Amino acid sequence: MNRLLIATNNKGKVKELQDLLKNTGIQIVTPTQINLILEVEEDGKNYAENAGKKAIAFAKASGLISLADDSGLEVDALENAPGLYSARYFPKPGATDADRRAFLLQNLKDKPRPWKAHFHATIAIAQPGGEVEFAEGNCFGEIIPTERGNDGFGYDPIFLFPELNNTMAELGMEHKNRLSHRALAVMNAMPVLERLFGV
Ligand code: ITT
Repeated sequence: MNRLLIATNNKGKVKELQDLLKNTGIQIVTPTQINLILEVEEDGKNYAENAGKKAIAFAKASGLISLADDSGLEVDALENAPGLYSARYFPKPGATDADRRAFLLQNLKDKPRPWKAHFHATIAIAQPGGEVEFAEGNCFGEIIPTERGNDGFGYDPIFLFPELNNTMAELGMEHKNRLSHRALAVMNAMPVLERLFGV
């Protein structure tokens, strides 16, 4: 059977995508499992351009259908920053997720609360020949000034679902994978995967 390559170097995304795709009947492989080391420059002007570029690069390098995710956190009070630049949102190179969370809170501290925000994910599914298809998902909440929870990655400890009174990092992966932007994008991508893999 054809295998699907998860085209990301982000360990948090790998775990979530493996879990989201586990009952689909599609065999999932990671770049590590096939010894593929590939860094793709994210110079697109939107999520779809970046996701498409990553998926096509991994599909061409591996010969496998590849699924990439380009995602970001958009904060209303910051005119949707960090958005497309969420992974690089810090003035100096070599920053950690914790540095980026602290920098975001620093930039928000004089803005009135609630700090409404949403996560966005665009998924691209590319074939080795370069054909690419897309799906999207969003999830809405707010940024809080103090970190809560140890699960997840990135901005999860400061992203609250007000109706649950839990941050994304307090939910645990199983629960996050029922309502996250990435979960919705994967759900929206299922018709493409079903067609490509015949599942
Ligand atoms: P790949 O390009 O290899 O997939 P990346 O981390 O560089 O990994 P992106 O360019 O799509 O991926 O950056 C997305 C960033 O947005 C990510 O590094 C986090 O900072 C943030 N982010 C996206 N989804 C998130 C989530 O579910 N929880 C917390 N932060 C998230």
